[in-house]
Amino acid sequence: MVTEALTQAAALLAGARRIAVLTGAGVSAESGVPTFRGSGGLWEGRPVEEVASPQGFLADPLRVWRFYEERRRKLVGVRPNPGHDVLARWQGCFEEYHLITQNVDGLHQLAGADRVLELHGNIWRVRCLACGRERDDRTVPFPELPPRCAACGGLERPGVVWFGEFLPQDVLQIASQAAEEAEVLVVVGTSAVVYPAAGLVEVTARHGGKVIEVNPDPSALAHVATVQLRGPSGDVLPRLAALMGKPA
Ligand code: BV8
Ligand code: ZN
Repeated sequence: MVTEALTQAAALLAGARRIAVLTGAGVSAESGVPTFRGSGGLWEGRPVEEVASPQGFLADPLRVWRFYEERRRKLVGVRPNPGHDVLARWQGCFEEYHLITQNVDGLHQLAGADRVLELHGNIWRVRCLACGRERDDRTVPFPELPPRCAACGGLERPGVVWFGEFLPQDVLQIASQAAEEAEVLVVVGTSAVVYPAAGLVEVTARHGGKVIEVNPDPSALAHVATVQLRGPSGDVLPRLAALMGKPA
């Protein structure tokens, strides 16, 4: 069933040369990865600052590492879903294409996207608090928690961006530029409550770009969207790609 909204979204994208995509946890939901807010969410019944802030980490590194270790464990063997596949394939379809994500699960890369702008870091990266040494580490479970830096023995933390921490400035700069220049920004699976990531939607709209939202529920920035595609991204994105005559 092709809805009016889907046709409108396909027309916007078919005519666009520069597009950007911003994803949140919802794009991984159909891969079985829990989102943060909403029922069964990761933050449910857990004070966010305890497990996703530098203060929380310093207060109790072990508690934070148990939270991230559990998420890493649940990600082992998880496959990208058709929504990730479409967003990876779109890489070759537009003059300018930027895939920006708030997710730390690495599933866009697993789907074949190779220039993913990770605003909030990556759950497979580990950084030493003492010497700053950063590495990719897929060990699940870690032999010991909290992990220690092999170079200096310092305490290591997850390579993600917590609340109250600055986003990687180079990544944010490229993402902001992409949002500014985008003729269309497709916002997929985010509640759009976390800044500065959510602010990218307003950047596109302010510069005259069109916003397409893909989400079963309206996000906090649904009112900014020209088109709202109400449905799960693993279903909507392939249908949208098929309508555009792009690889689904
Ligand atoms: C910053 C860590 C500058 C990685 C995350 C007080 C002090 C300091 C800062 C602040 C403050 N007050 C406010 C701020 C700013 C703060 C902020 O925005 N807070 C909000 C909550 C009010 N931001 C920050 O702190 C940022 N840094 O501002 O630095 C600074 C520095 C010092 C002092 C002042 C300022 C840092 C933000 C990064 C935080 N780190 N995570 C990790 O563990 O993952 S954020 C966390 O939320 C995740 O990273 C996630 O990416 C992000 C957004 O969540 P969503 O992805 O949107 O997921 P959510 O569950 O919310 O929604 C899922 C959506 O999917 C829903 O809409 C649902 O309908 C939809 N969905 C469900 N199923 C599907 C679907 N969609 C499609 N298909 C489906 N099948
Ligand atoms: Zn070190």
